[in-house]
Amino acid sequence: MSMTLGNKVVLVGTGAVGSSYAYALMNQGVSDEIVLVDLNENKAKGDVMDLDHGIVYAPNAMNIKFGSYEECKDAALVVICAGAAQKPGETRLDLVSKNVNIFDSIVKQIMSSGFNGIFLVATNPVDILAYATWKFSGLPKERVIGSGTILDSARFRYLLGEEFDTAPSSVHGYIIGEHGDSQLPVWSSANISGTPVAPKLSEERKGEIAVQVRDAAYKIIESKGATYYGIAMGLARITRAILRNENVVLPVGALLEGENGHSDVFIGIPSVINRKGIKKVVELELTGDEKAKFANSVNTLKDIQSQFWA
Ligand code: 6V0
Repeated sequence: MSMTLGNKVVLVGTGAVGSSYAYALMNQGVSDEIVLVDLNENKAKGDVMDLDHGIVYAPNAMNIKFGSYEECKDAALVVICAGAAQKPGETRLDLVSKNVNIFDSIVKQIMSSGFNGIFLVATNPVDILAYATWKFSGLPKERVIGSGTILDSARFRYLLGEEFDTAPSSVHGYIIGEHGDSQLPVWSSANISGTPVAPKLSEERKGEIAVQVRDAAYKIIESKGATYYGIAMGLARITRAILRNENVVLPVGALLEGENGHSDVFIGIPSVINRKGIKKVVELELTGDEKAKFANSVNTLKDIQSQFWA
């Protein structure tokens, strides 16, 4: 059966990230139907009312409503931002188990609706939960996309933009690997108008930038409790690439099957995105050091994965 077309988006989880994403989407005019689903029905219904009151000023007519998993039946895209937050005293692995269980239930309900579109996953740890979504859904790998390092790469480009007084959209560079502590910047290919930036920065400065990117979430969480606008724009960008069949290269969480020397892991890597999902994972030319760091990031994720899938 061929996949569902159209541009209907179902959003599961309307917390800080999910509701910011819905708001970004309504501002960008890429979808004309958005359905909000959340365990906390009141929260989702409140968001729907609030968003509905903005439609008159949006760039296109649209239908934003509250719904259940049944709505996924004819959705082109289901975006999952639902999950439990880390509680004090809880280990990272406790949180992973909790969210893997939540995803087991959510993805099963979505698939029972007859869903035949594309998944986009943002819940953390996003690489593990994208893998879980792929396993639980049984969909082909190109139709499960993690947000991967979309946000980390945006942070990297923003900081380099500041460094060189250039718009971040003119800075080209990627953070690859885990959306987490083992990620790495690909310094060897970071450039402005084709000119590499790495030779213009000291080793110390490069180290500082990498740490600033890696630790940005901790800083934001320390000051306001959560991060959501940056990831919301990243998710909206991926959505646009899918629904408008852009064939654009974005750093997302993709399943590797031999690309860049690794397999059976969802990880942040530049990929070509279009209406079918992940058209292709880009083969990167990495230095020896970058290859070693990437392999380390793959192993970090596989260690966690192996606790859930033999
Ligand atoms: P939040 O504000 O607590 O929202 C979570 C929402 O999920 C709430 O509305 C819950 O009611 C809902 N929910 C919980 N369980 C279920 C369930 N079983 N079914 C349906 N809905 C459910 O969290 P916030 O929005 O701040 O963060 C959401 C997730 O995004 C977290 O896992 C974050 O760590 C993650 N982020 C991912 C980023 C990325 O780059 N991928 C960036 C920032 C945050």
